[in-house]
Amino acid sequence: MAFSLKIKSNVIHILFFLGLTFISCHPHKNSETTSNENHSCSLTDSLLGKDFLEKNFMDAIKLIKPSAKKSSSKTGMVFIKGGKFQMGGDFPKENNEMPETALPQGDEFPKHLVQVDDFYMDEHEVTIGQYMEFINATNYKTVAEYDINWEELKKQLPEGTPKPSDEQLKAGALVFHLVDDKVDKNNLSNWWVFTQGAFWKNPDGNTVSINEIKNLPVTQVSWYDAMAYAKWMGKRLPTEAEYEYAMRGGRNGTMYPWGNETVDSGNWKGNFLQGDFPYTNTALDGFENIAPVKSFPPNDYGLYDISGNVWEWTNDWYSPYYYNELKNASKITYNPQGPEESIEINNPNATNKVVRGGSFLCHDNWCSGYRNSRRMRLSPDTGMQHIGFRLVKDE
Ligand SMILES: [Ca+2]
Ligand SMILES: [Ca+2]
Repeated sequence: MAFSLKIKSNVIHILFFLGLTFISCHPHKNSETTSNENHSCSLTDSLLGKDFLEKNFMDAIKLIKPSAKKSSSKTGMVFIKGGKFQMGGDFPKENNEMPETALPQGDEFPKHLVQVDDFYMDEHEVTIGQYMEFINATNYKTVAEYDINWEELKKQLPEGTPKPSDEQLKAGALVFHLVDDKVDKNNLSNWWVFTQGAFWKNPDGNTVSINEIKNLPVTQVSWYDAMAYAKWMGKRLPTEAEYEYAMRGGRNGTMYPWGNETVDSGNWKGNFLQGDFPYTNTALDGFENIAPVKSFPPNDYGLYDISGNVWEWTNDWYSPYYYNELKNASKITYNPQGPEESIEINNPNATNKVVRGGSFLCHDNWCSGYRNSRRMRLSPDTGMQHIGFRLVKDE
């Protein structure tokens, strides 16, 4: 009895550290742009090791041969006519009642003129069923299926932390759980739980049958895993600019893809969270968790869940200074590809890719990720339960 209790306490101890090492959260003021508080939460560097990922995953991606059938097809894609737009934060006409978290954040400014070329975009998020076809064809192994590398984890833990058993270092991914209302809202590791055995085929760790989840967007996929699928499909991840342009659906200057009506007014506009994040979820929109793709109306370009359901990877590195650099460099930027390297004000060692569009966990009192210009970021080696992707293709 005593022995099993000790094991259990060790497991909790290690999983607690895993939570902490995965997630770092910094509420801070970004004085360079606006006074809005930019609640920055990001996942830290890999538990597999950056070198391992760069080498093994980029090598694995290089070896993937595009599927002749898939890469010659534009089935399920929407043509998006290129054009100019003002990229960046829009304030609603009446914003007196809105919390600061519902408004544009510092890194969404300055607005700057961008032009993107024509492209095709997947009409919905890549589904688990679609991702399964890729895995079956290539035997690709996603990041979340690798056991944790103790040598890497050790670097991120207090010196002298004993090595956990091999069992405790088994592969897994982060799964969301609602928490008690006494829990601190500023620490994401309170509700993101490292769950062994969670990966794209078992995204919440409790999946019984893959047939039941085939039409859900694939999640628990890292940026590398999205790149691997893109290679096979003969497509690519969108740039951040392409994503925002597509999300706006031709409506320049509005806060959301549907206009300026607040998120909970009128008909349900996408899969978001109703209630009080991260404590309650009343699921008034019909979905407490992720919804099957196309459960909500598309935007004006015919793109489903471009706002909400799951966040989506883009190809761009994240930098809070990038918009300023573009604005200072020229009156208009053609097809911006993101900064040369990732910059995080509070963590010089972090490298993050931009994710866009918000998820089923977004709420005005938290991140308002369903806004056209909202930027979030994540370490490219990390999948999560609310992060997926869709792809684009040139002519
Ligand atoms: Ca919902
Ligand atoms: Ca989405």
